[in-house]
Amino acid sequence: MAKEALSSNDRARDSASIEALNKAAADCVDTCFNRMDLQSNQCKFGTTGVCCRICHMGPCKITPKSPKGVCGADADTIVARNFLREVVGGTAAHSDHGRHLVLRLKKVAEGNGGGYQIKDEAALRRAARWYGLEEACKIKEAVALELADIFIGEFTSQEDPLKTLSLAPIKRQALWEQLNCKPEGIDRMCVEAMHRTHMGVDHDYKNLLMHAFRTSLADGWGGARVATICSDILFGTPSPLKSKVNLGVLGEKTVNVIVHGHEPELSEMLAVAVKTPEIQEYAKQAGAEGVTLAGICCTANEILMRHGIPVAGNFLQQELAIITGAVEMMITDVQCVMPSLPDVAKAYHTEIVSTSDMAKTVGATHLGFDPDDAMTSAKNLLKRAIDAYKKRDPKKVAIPKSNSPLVAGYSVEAIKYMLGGKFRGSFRPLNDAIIQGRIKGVVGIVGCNNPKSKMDEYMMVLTKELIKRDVLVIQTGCAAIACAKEGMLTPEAALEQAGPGLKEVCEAVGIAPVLHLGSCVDNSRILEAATEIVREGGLGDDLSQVPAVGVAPEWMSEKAIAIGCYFVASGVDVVLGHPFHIAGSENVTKFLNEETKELFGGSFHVAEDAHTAVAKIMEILNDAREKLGINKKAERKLLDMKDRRELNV
Ligand code: NFS
Ligand code: SF4
Repeated sequence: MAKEALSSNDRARDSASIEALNKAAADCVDTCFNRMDLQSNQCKFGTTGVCCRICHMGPCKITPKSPKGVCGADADTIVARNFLREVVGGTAAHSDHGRHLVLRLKKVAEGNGGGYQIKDEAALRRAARWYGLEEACKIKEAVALELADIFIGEFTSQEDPLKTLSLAPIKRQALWEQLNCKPEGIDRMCVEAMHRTHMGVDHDYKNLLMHAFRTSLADGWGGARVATICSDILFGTPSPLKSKVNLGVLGEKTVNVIVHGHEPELSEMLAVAVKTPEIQEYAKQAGAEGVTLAGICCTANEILMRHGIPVAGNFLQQELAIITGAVEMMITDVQCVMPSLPDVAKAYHTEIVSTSDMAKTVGATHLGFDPDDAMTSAKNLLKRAIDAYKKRDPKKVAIPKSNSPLVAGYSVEAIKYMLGGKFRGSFRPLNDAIIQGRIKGVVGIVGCNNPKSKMDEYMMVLTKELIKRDVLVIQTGCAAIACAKEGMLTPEAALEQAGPGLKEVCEAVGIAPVLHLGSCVDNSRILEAATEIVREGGLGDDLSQVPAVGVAPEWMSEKAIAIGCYFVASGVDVVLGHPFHIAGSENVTKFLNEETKELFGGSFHVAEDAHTAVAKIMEILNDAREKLGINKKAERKLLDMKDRRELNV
């Protein structure tokens, strides 16, 4: 039987979402929230990971009476196989996104960019140097072509490990080598994983899980990193800017167009097209004051970071945005797009438009986006949305008032610049603050929200509690949007709540206590930042020594699993707000939650509420500080020449 329905206040924390949920009920529109009630009695075989449907002798499920599948696979094998397949899903999603950008970069380099350009030449040349390319005497197109070919090799490499791994600290690279965990080409890792998990291939749970980590490294130090690098080259490296967030960014008198999904190619062009006089004029002729372009999910983060385009909401708000009755068009591409959107849209005048030939939804209008003529595609979409403005029914419109200011745009380059200034950009002030104990450590809060728990609650409480304890918080994805909704991404609000040490440092160097680093592929920026901390010196010579933790409080997607795995394989402890589907195997659980600590220097931890997470995180940070010998101010040890020589990074 379904659970008793929760009230809107139990489901959401921000007033805009609560209002929209109440409106959904009044309009008799189904959302993921009430579908969650209908699914609340979720299958225990699924949640514990012991259901196997890999071959057609099955499906098999493991119970005390039937401890093995028809083929003889036990719970360890089945759980590990299922887990590996989830990691492949996440890695493939991030990496395919990266691949599309690489192919675009290559076309731009060849002079067939279709309206895209190398917007950030400094980012291009910086990246070229990372990969050991001689760039100084070459024109930017030539450099871009060489770089694009290296990136394509990251997908196709059959025998050589990924070149991007060389961006990690040397000690970490050596550990991966020693553990035989260095991924070859991204595509090969995914294909091999599917092969290994086919009936009758790899049955050793540890062997399967090690491949899960190896595959995830092809995400974090492969596909995702490449996606971020290419986006910065093509669309610009973000730097801090102001914008606003929540459903209240939608306009009463403007045509509202929402971009939802992940890949920045289309949304970037829409962000440019929407400002053209042609589109603004067209909107005025239709009787609107203009066009409001806003984002949902990571597409939102991409155009927020670079253009300051407002964010309508995060993952759980995609249906709610339509329920405002004020959205003319929602343009989707790939990932995290609920198939329910056309159903929700039926109650209003909203048109759901899918644009990627690999991501169609029944009930959505498919208008394939042509990246080779992107500006025309973008303008056509906007004009079609403007044409729909007259269909808006004022009786069905209720836009919640709430919208909060935020500051986003913290790329690693921007953080360096803020910390050290234009000529001496460096992480030194941050490292010093950590060594001196004014900042206790750095915590990345990332990932989705999930109707299994009250929307954004865990992420908000955790963020507030951590900054209070002098922990610098960095965020990406829907977690960043969650905190922005409560003003926590404005330096003023966050500084007010930050502990004295963190506050002092933030005020002195002019950064906020909670930094928005971008979309989920931009979790690679977190790895980049952590590597900078190691390089800067004084906090160990590997990522596992830095007092840093990753947290995915309300995660739901396979991408979040892949991210968690590459954090752990990089030596960073990861706290999950709810467990993976692995409880059916004690061995798998022990491996992921304990034994990986020995292997990688980081492991998974589960903390089902924010306060438990705070305690766990502070324990991990303190432990790291203890090991570094920086836990007491008196014991502070400055880096001497000997230390510097030993700094093998
Ligand atoms: Ni990340 Fe970004 Fe959000 Fe979760 Fe989905 S949008 S890629 S997966 S839901 S954080
Ligand atoms: Fe059952 Fe084995 Fe087939 Fe899985 S692979 S469905 S456990 S017989």
